[in-house]
Amino acid sequence: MNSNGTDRSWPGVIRRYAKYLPVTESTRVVTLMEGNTPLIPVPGFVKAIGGNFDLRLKYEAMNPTCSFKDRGMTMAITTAVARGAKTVVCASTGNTSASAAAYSARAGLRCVVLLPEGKIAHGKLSQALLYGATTVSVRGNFDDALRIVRELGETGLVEVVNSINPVRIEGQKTAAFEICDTLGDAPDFHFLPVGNAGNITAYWRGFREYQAEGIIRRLPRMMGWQAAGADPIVQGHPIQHPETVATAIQIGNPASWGGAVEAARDSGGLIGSVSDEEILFAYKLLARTEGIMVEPACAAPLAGLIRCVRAGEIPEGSVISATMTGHGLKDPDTAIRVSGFQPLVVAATREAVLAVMGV
Ligand code: AN7
Repeated sequence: MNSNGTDRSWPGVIRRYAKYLPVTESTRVVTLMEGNTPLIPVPGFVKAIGGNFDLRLKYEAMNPTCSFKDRGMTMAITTAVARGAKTVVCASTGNTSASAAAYSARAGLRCVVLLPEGKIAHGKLSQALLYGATTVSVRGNFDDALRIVRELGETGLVEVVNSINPVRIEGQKTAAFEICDTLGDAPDFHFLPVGNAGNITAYWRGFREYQAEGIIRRLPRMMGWQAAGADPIVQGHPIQHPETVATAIQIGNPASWGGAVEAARDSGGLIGSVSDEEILFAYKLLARTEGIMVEPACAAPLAGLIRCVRAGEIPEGSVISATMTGHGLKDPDTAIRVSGFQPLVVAATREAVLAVMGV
């Protein structure tokens, strides 16, 4: 530990949690030192929404490609290398492709990403392109792209690194471990966005494994949130044409549907949905009250929390964690549009600046 309390020797999630992961001493680990992300208290946000509890945001934006996907991708690419794969492929709403592209570059693998045309936030697209992935825009939605990836996987020519690859879930469960390691026990509730439902499946597995080990004494209620235009689990059937401002979770037929339902049911939690207006309200409120910028998908669980507070469903003094899955800079266009501000253009003089400063 250094004087800031941060551990500079952090080895990445595989080496840190090797005991709980499908690796051995001789595994050649492909890592960008992901994990060890901050769990940030946000009392200003809690006050603004009229709550009286301890909310901590697991800020996964601090991972190497700025999303939680790096935890699963270090496992997926490490495993692909061990199997002798040459080419990996994934479908993505953006973050999986950014992460797959980065870890593939690190490992020297060829990477092909299938993206729903026109539905990818620009930060994510810039990552896939710069890391050098073969970037394919499919004229269809994420669910179409994932169907093609499944078919490509059956040819045996490529390694699929979507979360239908079970090692992805294994890597992602380490975020639940970190939350418990920081808090000293599980929280009362865990809130997170739900898209393809891999992450809620992974967190629930992580919490249960820590309980089985006796490291935590209780389990959190798992509170998963979809966007109202893309809420197949809430509706109980696939959505043909999912639509939401939160493009990361614009998914109509989640691969880990069963895992999400199980996590909510077995933990006494729920899968809910919130409108785009609620998402953008929470997105802006977090930025303005705490100086924390997340991408719109992360605001879905915050909007869900606001609903729960209004309904009186959060007991005073609860400890709540919520995963902020991706950085706000992933989607600068939405940030600029939603901010409500534009730069004030003035002459290059002190007087002109003073005139618009409002002080
Ligand atoms: C910021 O990148 O599915 O429920 O292809 O990017 O585990 O799918 C992204 C999902 C939440 C949902 N927040 O997680 C992809 C992709 C952000 C995301 C989710 C995603 P899952």
